[in-house]
Amino acid sequence: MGDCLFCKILSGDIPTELEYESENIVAFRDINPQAPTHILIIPREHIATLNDVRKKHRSVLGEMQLAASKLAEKEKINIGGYRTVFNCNEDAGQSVFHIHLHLLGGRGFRWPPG
Ligand code: DGP
Repeated sequence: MGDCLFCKILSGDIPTELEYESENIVAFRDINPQAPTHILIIPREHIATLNDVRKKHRSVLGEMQLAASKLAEKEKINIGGYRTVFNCNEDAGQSVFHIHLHLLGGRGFRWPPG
């Protein structure tokens, strides 16, 4: 989609090493990691925010979460624990408007988040 940064990663216009890919999703490391493991999992389809998710997206969202738990195992953060986060719009701090699931781990996290 036009100017979308993550669509440019998907098209190869922004070269990025992928940690995982399937027909429907890809995963790559965050450029500005907030934890020792910080991976972003995105759908190949451009969906701007969680508000744009529809019933037809149920399986891709499930695939994203399943990929997060598999990647957590691969990163050896599954036993210690990890966090998965979708930020939606301004109050949550969303800065790239192509939905992405953050997988964060390798350190302790506070609750509630800031
Ligand atoms: P959010 O704030 O939830 O919209 O997260 C967007 C994340 O995207 C942020 O943690 C930084 C990351 N990011 C931004 N630009 C790039 C990029 O060009 N490459 C990679 N790998 N990550 C990026």
